[in-house]
Amino acid sequence: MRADGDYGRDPFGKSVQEAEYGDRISTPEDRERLAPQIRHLNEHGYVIIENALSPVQFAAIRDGLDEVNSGTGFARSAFLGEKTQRPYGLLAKTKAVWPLAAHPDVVAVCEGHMDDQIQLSSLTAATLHPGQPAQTLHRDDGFYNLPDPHPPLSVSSIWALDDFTAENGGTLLVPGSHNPPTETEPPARAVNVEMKAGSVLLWTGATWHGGGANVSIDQVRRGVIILYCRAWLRQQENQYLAVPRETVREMPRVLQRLAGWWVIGAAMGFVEGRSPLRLLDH
Ligand SMILES: O=C(O)CCC(=O)C(=O)O
Repeated sequence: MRADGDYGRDPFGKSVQEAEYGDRISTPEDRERLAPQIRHLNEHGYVIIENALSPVQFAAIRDGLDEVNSGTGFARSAFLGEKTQRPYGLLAKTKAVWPLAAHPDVVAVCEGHMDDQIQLSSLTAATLHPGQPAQTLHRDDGFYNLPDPHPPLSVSSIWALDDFTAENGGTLLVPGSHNPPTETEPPARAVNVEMKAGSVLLWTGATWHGGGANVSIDQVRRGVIILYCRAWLRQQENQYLAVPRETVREMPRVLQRLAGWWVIGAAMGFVEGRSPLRLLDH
């Protein structure tokens, strides 16, 4: 990864760009291992990875989210959920989510689907309380105002920290609705995704989905929502401002890169002509 343009040839030419864009976070072996999941995501617009956390990791993550939730009120709009706690900027608020954001299987599936360098776009949680109605269905890549169809731009994920059921608000999703993408809500019925706590659901930026209705009497549904996008797009949540530099310094290198602290391609994102990672090292 070089930002000084010293290639001895056109630094913006196709061959230099292609070589530099080949520098991915996941390994080719990881992407090969996860090829069935990548294929499922490409074909159906979603995929579930089950049992993606060890019991110890899981307990630490749930405790971390509970601590953040203890200082978070309900969201203030119908779309975000008036019976939903929705803290933002989770990378800064709890280290508990770091292993989720950098989970090797998730990163490999995202890179495999987008076939590109990726970064984190936003990190929130959605804790749905009883009485929370279903969210309006939507597509997460809608804010990239491009004509349809367009190449994949983003992948969204939600980690289940409770069992997700149709009763407690398991995510609603319209399988296959990404292909062909539709500008208005598709006619096909959305189904509640049911999955065990510790699993993660991924869907493409073009797939229609929304939070389910929590019609239970007394169950909360905790989910951590992490969006990834191509590394050369603007992040939905401004990670450079949302996460203090001292916190970024403590992150493992992989997470620093995912948060946006590197030069992608041959020359995007540099500081003084060099990698921003240097700013973290001293
Ligand atoms: O909570 C969920 O299951 C999904 C929420 C969602 O899609 C959103 O908030 O944009």
